Amino acid sequence: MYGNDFSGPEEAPGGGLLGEVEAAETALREAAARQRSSPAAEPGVDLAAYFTDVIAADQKIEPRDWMPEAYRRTLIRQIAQHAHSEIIGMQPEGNWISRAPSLKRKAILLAKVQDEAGHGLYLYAAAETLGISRDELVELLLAGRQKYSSIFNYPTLTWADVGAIGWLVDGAAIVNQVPLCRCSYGPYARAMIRVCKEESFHQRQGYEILHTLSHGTEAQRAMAQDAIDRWWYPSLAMFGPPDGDSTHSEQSMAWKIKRFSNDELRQRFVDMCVQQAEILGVRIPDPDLRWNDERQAYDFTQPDYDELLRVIKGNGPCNRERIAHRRRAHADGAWVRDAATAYAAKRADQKEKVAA
Ligand code: FAQ
Repeated sequence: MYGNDFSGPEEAPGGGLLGEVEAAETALREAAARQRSSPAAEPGVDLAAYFTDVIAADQKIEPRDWMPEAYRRTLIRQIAQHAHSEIIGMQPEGNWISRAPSLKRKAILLAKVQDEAGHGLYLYAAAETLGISRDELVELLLAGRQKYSSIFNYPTLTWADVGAIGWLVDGAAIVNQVPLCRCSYGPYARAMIRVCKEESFHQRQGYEILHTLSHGTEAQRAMAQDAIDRWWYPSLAMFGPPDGDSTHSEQSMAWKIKRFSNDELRQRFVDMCVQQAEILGVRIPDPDLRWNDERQAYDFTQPDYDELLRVIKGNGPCNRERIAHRRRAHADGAWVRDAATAYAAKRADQKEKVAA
């Protein structure tokens, strides 16, 4: 998967998570080939029954199709939250661009943070197909009426945190996002395929940073371990509340927006990390982590869900700082948006004159 220079975290029989992304892409193409024409324009058609049939047949709902209002609202909530996470997620790592330990590390980190901006844009574009504008979504974020992932409210204290974000945060993001490549809403599923392919490189760069540190000096090894100790439980919490407390899972799974529950994905992530931690030579900070033969999975200590709730509600270590920074960046960018709008108007005007 990664060439033969380095044994990366994605190496697994059957192609690992990237293999699943490829399979989802094939399934998407096959679904597109089978796609029936939208019956929206035909009189007397039961649109709700058509929607249910499309979901049952694993076809995709497209923007032109009728959809229940609650399905549309759920998608806007989730895709917007996802887009905001990508954009706010640029901040913790951006903190280290000017302090990366070498030119090579700096160039790689710059490219990664730029990728996150790109992911935010694909996702805002996917949300826009549901009838809401990017401006509205950004306003909702800045007004505190939409969320972003809890994980980005934790500080990046050392260079090793950049490695831990890549390995654990991007790793958790991929485990969560690979099933979203099979989401029933076409534009979200297609955006996820591209995002997952790029995200797997992100995970690899974090893994490689940690691998270097954990095979370095004693101080470097300690720095890597300290970062993992701080990022492990917040990464587990990224998957959301436990299934019993998850408000949206049941309905989202019935609509095939989500394909697995929060706890199922969290378990998958833990099982994946244990093996990778061994190769890295680092310790997962959980004294109760052990293989359970009966379940064929690792038993592990759950993250502190009260802490997750506190962070989601705005009281994490960096919530205020993150939103203040985002507000400032948005205000500072006003002239760019104004210039782009003026330029687009000028181009449209010129085009009209040429056509006349
Ligand atoms: N943080 O009923 P559920 C990334 C909220 S991208 C904040 O289980 P659902 C890439 C949830 O919204 C990371 N809020 O909800 C990157 C709901 O609140 P509401 C982002 C959370 O939607 C890497 C309430 O709790 N990824 O990392 C969190 O069915 C490095 C009840 O929860 C996505 O957004 C949380 N962790 O399942 C970038 C993936 N968990 O709206 C830069 C797409 C739950 O009722 C650097 N999203 N909540 O007020 C999803 O898969 C789902 O939305 C879940 C939550 C799984 C996050």
